[in-house]
Amino acid sequence: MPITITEVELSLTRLDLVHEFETSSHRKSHLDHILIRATASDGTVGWGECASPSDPYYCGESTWSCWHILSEYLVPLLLGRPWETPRDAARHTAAVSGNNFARAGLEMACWDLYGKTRGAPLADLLGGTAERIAAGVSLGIEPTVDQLLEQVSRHVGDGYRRVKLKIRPGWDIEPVRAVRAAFPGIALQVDANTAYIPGQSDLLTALDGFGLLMIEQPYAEDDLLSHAELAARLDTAVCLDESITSVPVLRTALRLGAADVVNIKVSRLGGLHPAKAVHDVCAEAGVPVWCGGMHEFGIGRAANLALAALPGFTLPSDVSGSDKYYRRDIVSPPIRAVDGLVEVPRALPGIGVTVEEHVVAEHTLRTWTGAVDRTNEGSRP
Ligand code: OSB
Ligand code: MG
Repeated sequence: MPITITEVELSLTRLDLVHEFETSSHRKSHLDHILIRATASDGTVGWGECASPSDPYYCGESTWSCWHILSEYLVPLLLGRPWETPRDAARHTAAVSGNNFARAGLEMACWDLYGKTRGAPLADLLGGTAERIAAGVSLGIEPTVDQLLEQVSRHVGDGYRRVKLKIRPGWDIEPVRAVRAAFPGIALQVDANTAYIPGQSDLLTALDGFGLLMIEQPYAEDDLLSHAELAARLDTAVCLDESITSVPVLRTALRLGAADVVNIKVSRLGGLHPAKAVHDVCAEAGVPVWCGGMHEFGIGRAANLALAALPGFTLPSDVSGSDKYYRRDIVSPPIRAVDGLVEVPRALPGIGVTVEEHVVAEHTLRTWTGAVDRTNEGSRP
């Protein structure tokens, strides 16, 4: 039974972070994500979340580029055009190149509609089997090593199964040594978010010996060759995040030996379907994967959990409880880690959680509505 979306509302929604988050490139005290509410011709409502960072530092996209691409291109291309599966829906918007974060938000709304229409939870539709996901935390750069140790201690105490530290030149060996000394047994890994240049490989080989699970994305996203050279020199596994933007890039990276491990992100890959395709290629190649995140609100977090239920996700994921980031999330029931495990939502069809629209409204800065017969209405940036 084909689905036709007749109206899409975009909401630019802001949630304050419980704790400021700093990476090698930027510092955040709140996050603005675009929520996508898609209504089908039979009245069914599907939700998606565009988790783009506000500024073009993690990748080329930003909140405003996503707002622009969604409202001017992706939504108008999809409105009024019937589709059978989310993959068919994505084909309607295939003329737009790049812009994966914007694309992923709309694709997620299509998956939610698809699941609700078929009466099946997203995890089952994707082929996910796990009931709970091993949760890890991603800890930002802190003003001092003592403050970092305090963060690690809190999250290890909460039961999280693995800790990831953000690093950059000048904040690498010292925090890693301190955390390893204080917590000799924990599963520990680091993420550089492209902060190193290949000439600084000695700074990275200096991290060998701390028993790290992996070093994530030390070099620029397009520099697969330097990652391959580093992987050959390091004992520690090299994990790619920013670099892996599609299945063809993944296959090149694997052929070069540039990735021992892959971080799979729904947003970076442009949706759940391409994220699953990356999972499948990695499983075939015997490359371990884990599910990365972009500080998602409850909608994107629920979708991440559904994806992470696939059997190839053997390493702890960055899908912490949303209380690590937000005092009040926009979905119910709240997504929580219990003893370091987060349950995959399956109680309801689609993304498996209920969006609390009054909470969304309270935190929304602006909206835009497109509809089959009246596109491009409402407040515009
Ligand atoms: O590289 O994984 C990353 C957040 C913003 C930008 C990049 C990254 C991150 C995270 C967050 O590490 C992980 C999470 O959502 O918990
Ligand atoms: Mg990363």
